[in-house]
Amino acid sequence: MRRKLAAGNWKMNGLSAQLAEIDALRTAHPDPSVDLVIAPPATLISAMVVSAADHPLQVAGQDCHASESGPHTGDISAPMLKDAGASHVILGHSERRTDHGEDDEDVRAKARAALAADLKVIICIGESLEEREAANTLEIIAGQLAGSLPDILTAENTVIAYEPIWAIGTGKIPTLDQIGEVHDYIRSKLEARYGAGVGRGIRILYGGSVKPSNADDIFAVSNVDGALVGGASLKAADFSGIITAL
Ligand code: G2H
Repeated sequence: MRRKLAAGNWKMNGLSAQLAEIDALRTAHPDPSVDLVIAPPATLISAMVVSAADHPLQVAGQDCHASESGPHTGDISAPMLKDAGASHVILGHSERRTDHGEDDEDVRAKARAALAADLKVIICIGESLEEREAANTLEIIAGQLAGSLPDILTAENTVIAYEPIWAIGTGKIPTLDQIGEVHDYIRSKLEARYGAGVGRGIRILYGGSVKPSNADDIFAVSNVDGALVGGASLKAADFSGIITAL
């Protein structure tokens, strides 16, 4: 049985005062039956780890470099995230792929580095609107899965987030049938590549404009094991509404 997971992605949002939302989340949702992860900006990772010390919340990075250390100004390595107290890292988010030109090969190298540093990875994939309208969604998903995932992983250390690019921050979401089609397809691909045991154990999150008002419907779709939430993870009241729907 896969445990449900609610992951928040604060993106480039949040100064220290934003950590008050962690206290609010503690009050609003003490339910330990689902896994909770928040990826704050790197500047807040250590402080969030302290804030969440008596809470089941785990803390994630939003990206890491593929190398352990070296001359890469502005970058953060997987061992650094681990050292700061992070347990997870989001990799291959479409905003990284677009803003920083990351491709599947980069994402796979980062995933290897993160797993080697004992971080859990949340690997993002998803099609553009043009790809969906051209009926290429499943082909794109297959390519991203094949290219972005390392050959060696486990159900415990890897999570996939399906995030259609056109649904990110737009308020639009695919139909429930479209979400189900892609999640079922990802599941079949994971089982084919990693075997039934691992393939059935990896959690698949949906991401893109998840809110308390649509979470119930999305979580009822087959092979949806939780959500990667952007805007609605910034306020404890909204995030807790989504967690409650899990
Ligand atoms: C998709 C998601 C979080 P939002 O990027 O990863 O953001 O929920 O704001 O669409």
